[in-house]
Amino acid sequence: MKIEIFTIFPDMVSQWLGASLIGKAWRAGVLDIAVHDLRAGAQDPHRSVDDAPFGGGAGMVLAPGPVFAAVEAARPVRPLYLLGPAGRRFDQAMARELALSRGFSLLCGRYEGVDERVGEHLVDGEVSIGDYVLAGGEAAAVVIAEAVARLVPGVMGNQASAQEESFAGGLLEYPQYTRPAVFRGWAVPDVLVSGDHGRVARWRRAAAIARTMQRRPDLVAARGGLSPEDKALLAEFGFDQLS
Ligand code: JF5
Repeated sequence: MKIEIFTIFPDMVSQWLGASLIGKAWRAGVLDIAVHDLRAGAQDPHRSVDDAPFGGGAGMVLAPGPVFAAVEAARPVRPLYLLGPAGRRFDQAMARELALSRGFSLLCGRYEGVDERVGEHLVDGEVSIGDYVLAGGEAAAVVIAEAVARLVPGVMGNQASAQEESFAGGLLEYPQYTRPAVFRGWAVPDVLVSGDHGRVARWRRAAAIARTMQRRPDLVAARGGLSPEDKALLAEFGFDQLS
């Protein structure tokens, strides 16, 4: 798996991805990450990458010259995605799809926008992490790189698989607790310290369903609502049956 990122802040992106288990996997060669400086493709002494918009208006636009130069010099793994709010929405399904691939590349825009010829003639598509505007694509790039990298076998040990399976089932995670069993008077649910593993597993499933109904009813609806088994589990542990 190779992930390549084009940015005017290569140190920021490398620092982020170099930390934690993903950084460890990167150094171990489980993952190949390459961070490219967009300023490497700048021609002038000031290494500027932006210019004023044709037609006037506020702010600056990321110019096509340095971006084309940086990408053409690196010949990155395709697809190459431009990050921006107008793109296809990134979600766990896309993370899974990318994690199964040979790799992909991300281009971080900045300023008030990126020259349209980059979107039309250089990249393979645009990807968004949500309906808000960032100051630049770097935060979006590290979100995508991290969400994909943790799904690559060997990156997280076994930590990713359980949570990923849970999300694949269309439900939120069940609540987790650790010691102490009573903290400031708030006790852990009795079932978790009962030693009855079958009952623990059923409680966790019931709690995940109840939490998803309460916080993300859209996810429950997408699964086709509650099954008779789901309702029986909620009843077994006394969770509210809101629907
Ligand atoms: C960006 C010009 C791109 O703002 C974003 C973004 C929002 N959701 N996903 C990505 O990207 C940064 C800023 C300015 C183009």
